[in-house]
Amino acid sequence: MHSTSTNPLAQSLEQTWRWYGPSDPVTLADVRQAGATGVVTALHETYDGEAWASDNIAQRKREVEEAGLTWSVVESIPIHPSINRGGDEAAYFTDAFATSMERLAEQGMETNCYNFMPIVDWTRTELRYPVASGGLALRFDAIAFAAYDVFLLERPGAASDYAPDVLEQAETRAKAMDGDAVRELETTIIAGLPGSELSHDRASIRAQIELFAGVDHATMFGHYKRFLETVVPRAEACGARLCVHPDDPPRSLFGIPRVVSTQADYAALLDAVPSPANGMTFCTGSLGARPDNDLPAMVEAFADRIHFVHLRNVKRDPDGSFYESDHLDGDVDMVAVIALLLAEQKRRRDNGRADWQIPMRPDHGHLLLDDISKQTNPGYSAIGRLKGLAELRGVMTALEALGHG
Ligand code: DNO
Repeated sequence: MHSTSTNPLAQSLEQTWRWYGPSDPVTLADVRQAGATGVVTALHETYDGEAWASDNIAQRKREVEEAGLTWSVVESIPIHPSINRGGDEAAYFTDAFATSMERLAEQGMETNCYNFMPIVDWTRTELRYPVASGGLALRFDAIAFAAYDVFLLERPGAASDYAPDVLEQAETRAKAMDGDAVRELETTIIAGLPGSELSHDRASIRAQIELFAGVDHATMFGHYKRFLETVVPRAEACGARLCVHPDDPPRSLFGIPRVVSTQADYAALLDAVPSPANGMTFCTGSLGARPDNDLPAMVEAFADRIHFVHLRNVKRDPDGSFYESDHLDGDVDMVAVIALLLAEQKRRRDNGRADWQIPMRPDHGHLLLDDISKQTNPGYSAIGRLKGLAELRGVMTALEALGHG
């Protein structure tokens, strides 16, 4: 069946683009050229866990709108580490999070992507991994990470978290590294990728890790549940939709549990506070880094709780390493995922929901062409994402023409 709409993308996922604010080398004018209509941003200058001021929110909103765009999704209000850890300050910073969420909703920004990754946000070991085309990709190398954790950071007890063959390879890798290589790996892992809440040096990360001593998976999940029990009712009251981003990579790092990595994790957290305001950011790249995450099955399982989508692809190695491949080329069946998301949008329309449209953004992109020699935020250069968005838009257009969504 062919679409009768004159605009081929009228039923499509909303095309959005992450923008890091006025200091982002990729400008809002660039975003328009890429063909996105929505912007995903945050007050990156207020990232200490305190509530965002309404005036600053209004100012950011104005900047976006003056460029002819819409602030579609907030990514992210930071989660203060005391919330993950369950420290004395958790209640105070949970309230600050909820206050920011309410102030944003008051000005029309209702979709909130956030994450519950402790200490480090998303993590890679390599920012310029050459791919066959000549572009440069982000990569997580499980051996390099173990080498850092066990032999450079020397985290107490770290060795027992790795299999003997991984440890052996990690030791060889660590021994072969010179001072520059150590610095580069350390900076990549702990100095904070764009959007991370905190940046660390070796002493501060050791101290942070120690604060998590004794926090096992169940305890961490308990802290998360307490956070949701406070914040979700406030989200319902102000019309906000929370959508938690999966752990990236979806596994424990530095011996600290992560509780948003698998289908079972999502089932537990969505059931813990069963409200539409307690939702999911479906990030194909993060979830796709685990072979046991069946992505189409996860879209089907959680469809009505998906409020936001990050689309990118990965190629996995058996040892848990992966690199970010082209958006349509990798271990994630991108076409199947998009078809299911379009079907979910259709269900929402058929049910008469005014907010049926799900925002997506092309997540990350390779460093390509003249971006290679420019100053860019890792993963967030213009041309690679522009290419990713164009490819994803092509998939959406084709699927819609074939009657999906
Ligand atoms: C990496 C991103 C992360 C993620 C946030 C969500 O590029 O996917 O920054 O968006 O952690 O809160």
